[in-house]
Amino acid sequence: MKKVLTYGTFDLLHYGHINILRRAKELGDYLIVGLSTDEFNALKHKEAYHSYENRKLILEAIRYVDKVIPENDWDQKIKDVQENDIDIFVMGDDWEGKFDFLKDYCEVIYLPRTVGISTTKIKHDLFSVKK
Ligand code: C2G
Repeated sequence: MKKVLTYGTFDLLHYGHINILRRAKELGDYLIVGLSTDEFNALKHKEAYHSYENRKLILEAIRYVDKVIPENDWDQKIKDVQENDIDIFVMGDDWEGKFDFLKDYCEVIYLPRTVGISTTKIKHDLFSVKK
């Protein structure tokens, strides 16, 4: 069984998220998502609209996702790869090169981001909607 691992905040879920989760799952048989906790988001200078528990609930309902684990810090990836017998690590290419240190432990693949959508764009577009 080929196991795939990816990480993210996945707030205000949109088709860019679904595209990366679908493609990540297509690379193997089992997809684990490291979901950023609310505390870790603060370290990433991100504030999610949905709590960790609710983002986890939503992710677990996605057909491509087999397991969700908490992402608490930047330093857990090697341990996560080893403890979960991960074969392939996947991230969107906005992270190109940032996780190449994992190449000693598994295959590292950066997939093209989906152009034209982001959680930030959703928030901006909604905020600027004419009252
Ligand atoms: N993504 C994408 N296309 C978009 C938006 C996001 O492919 N239009 C991908 C990102 O490249 C990432 C994943 O969706 O691989 C999750 O994106 P975020 O929730 O924004 O996650 P991020 O804040 O990048 O967290 O340790 C890694 C970090 O936790 C990644």
